[in-house]
Amino acid sequence: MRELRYIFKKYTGSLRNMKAVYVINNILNAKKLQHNKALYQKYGLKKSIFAPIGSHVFQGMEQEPVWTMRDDAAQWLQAHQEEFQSFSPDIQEKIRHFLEDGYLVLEGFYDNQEVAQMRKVLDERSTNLEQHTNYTGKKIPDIHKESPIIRKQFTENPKILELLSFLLGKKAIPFQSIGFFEGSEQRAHSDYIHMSTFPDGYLIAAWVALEPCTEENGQLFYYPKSHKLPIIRKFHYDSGINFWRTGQTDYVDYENALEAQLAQSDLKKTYWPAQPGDVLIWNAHFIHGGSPILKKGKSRRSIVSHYFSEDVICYHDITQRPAIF
Ligand SMILES: O=C(O)CCC(=O)C(=O)O
Repeated sequence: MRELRYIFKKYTGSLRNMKAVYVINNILNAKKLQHNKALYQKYGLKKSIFAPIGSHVFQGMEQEPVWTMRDDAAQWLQAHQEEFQSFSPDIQEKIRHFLEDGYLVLEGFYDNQEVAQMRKVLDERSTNLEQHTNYTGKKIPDIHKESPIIRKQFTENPKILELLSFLLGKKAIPFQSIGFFEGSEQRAHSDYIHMSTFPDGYLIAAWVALEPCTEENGQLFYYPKSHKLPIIRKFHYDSGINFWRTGQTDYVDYENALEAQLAQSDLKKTYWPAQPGDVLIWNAHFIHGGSPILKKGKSRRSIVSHYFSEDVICYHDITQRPAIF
């Protein structure tokens, strides 16, 4: 069983586009999907926990999205003043900024020593890429599971978890992390297409720079206020998905659809010259990406962690997979 799960994680061939393969993978991960039984019942979904699940299933269903994406966010904040006031005035200001712009920055959250400790973890892994990277060969998936340092200092850092849980209005649960040796060069996207929830918006991310990010090494870019754009879901673009397949070029289709949406908006692309120890926290539907690396081979060590809330249904919209915790 473990072997099969491992093969599935690594496998990139054409079978990966078959929905039936995902159903088998779901069955192999039965234990990790059990929590969905109660959730499907709670939200009135008549579905097997092993079956494909995507955004179309929730069309037209009543829901209460995460408070930061609701029109009554100001009232929510008012009603949670006690908890809000427990944060320092500086963090309170950042929370207001998050509501308005979809992200916040904790400048210098880590000191040089902490940054060096986390960077060392990445450097040690870089000597064993074959064993420790995902199919791109450039990223270490779930680095927090391998490294107690990353887990304690970053992914499960109590201060970060406290802030994320407040921004979600429910307890934040780490779902996955990625260690980067270099910039992702990923086109503009919202993480929500990879990690969707019902009700909407119960996903959040924290990203930390472990060295200076510049034009040369693929700094992050983002679009302030983009979390207010309508969410592009799998059924909004021609994804090539059908009953059997998840679609051949589904992700590129998504990126193209998003690019067209951005071109019609007046949102401004902003580059972020992050410094070591800076942490960026972004909303479920905040649009961002990695700039091209202008100096090939230049490192941009960094880590990102993604979190879901407890008590919501989590899934991958493109492949219609339930999230496996
Ligand atoms: O680090 C990067 O270059 C991009 C990270 C990202 O897009 C993500 O984690 O969603």
